[in-house]
Amino acid sequence: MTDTTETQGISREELRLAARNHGMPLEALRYDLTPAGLHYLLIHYDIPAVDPDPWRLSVEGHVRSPMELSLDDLRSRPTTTQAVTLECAGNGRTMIEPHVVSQPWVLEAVGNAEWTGTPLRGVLEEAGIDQGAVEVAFKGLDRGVEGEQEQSYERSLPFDDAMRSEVLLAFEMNGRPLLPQHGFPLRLVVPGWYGMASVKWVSRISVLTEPFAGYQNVHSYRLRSDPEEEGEPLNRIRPRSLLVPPGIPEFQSRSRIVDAGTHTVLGRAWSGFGPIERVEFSDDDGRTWWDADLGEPPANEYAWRGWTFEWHASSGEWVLCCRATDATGATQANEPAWNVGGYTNNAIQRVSTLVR
Ligand SMILES: Nc1nc2c(c(=O)[nH]1)N[C@H]1C(S)=C(S)[C@@H](COP(=O)(O)O)O[C@H]1N2
Ligand SMILES: [Mo]
Repeated sequence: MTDTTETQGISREELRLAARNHGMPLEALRYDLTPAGLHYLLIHYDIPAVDPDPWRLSVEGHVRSPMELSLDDLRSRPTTTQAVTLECAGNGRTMIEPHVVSQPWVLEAVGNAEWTGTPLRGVLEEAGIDQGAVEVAFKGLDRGVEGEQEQSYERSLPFDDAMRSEVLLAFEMNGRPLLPQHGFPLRLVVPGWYGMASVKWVSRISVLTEPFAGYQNVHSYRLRSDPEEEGEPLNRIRPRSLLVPPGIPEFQSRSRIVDAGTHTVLGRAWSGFGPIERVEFSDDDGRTWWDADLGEPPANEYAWRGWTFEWHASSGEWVLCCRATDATGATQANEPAWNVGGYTNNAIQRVSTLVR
């Protein structure tokens, strides 16, 4: 059984990262919209303190009319609000063997917030895109050193992905101005993609005629089976489902203690490849699967979908699992697969449960 108690210890450095970058407690899967304080966080460097008055967003590079936009300029543009499930590409990393040193996520690097902003597409169109644009890069105001390179967090999208109508320059989360840790005053939100694409504290948008060669595109956030290989950039979120662990936890192990009887187990499922079409539940560590009841499809394709399962719990030790399948037929792995960065591990959740 895959359980964190079996993994090698994590270092003090990883602990320091984990203390800054918290996950969403799994009981918060109960909220369709994740309250901002319960949403996971991932910040490579420090949270920049941004004064919104002098702040400007510059739109430059391969455009006919470079622009400098204030927060009021952005707010006065057409806006949309959409619920979007963000998940870190490293979610599930500590379940991968051998151990990959980085932010030591277990399974909680996810959240489903409502983001309000103006579509990126309109801003790019207004700046006037010339023939030959291949990528759009987004630069954050946070700086640090990574892989021995001093840098601002900056990542690009292929041009066609940047022009998808659902990609937002967001200035509100759950109806309030962004919190400092979520990118105040402005962040990108790329629905369906792992979180690394949704650059926070955006200050510069550059339209490029060559692929962007920045660290977060070329070194980080690529799927590689060998450190020497070029690998593939990460993009869409693989299907995953998670359940709210039922009953009460034992403090240290967090294993569950549940009274015998019928319990409604509930959870959420999402995929960046297509709508969720099926969720299954197991109480015997994945030997037997039953179909869960799917909730209404979400109003937005890239928000998670709720599900429930009426579980008849009888005394004994059980391992609860769930498994999602999306419209492309993609489902979750039984066991994690190793890769250099410890990314995209969508292996099924296993919750040790004692029914008394
Ligand atoms: N500027 C900047 N943007 C960033 C990051 C960062 O460190 N700096 N982290 C990225 C990663 S890896 C993830 S998973 C998401 C996390 O977004 P959240 O903290 O709002 O949940 O932000 C992305 N955007
Ligand atoms: Mo991430």
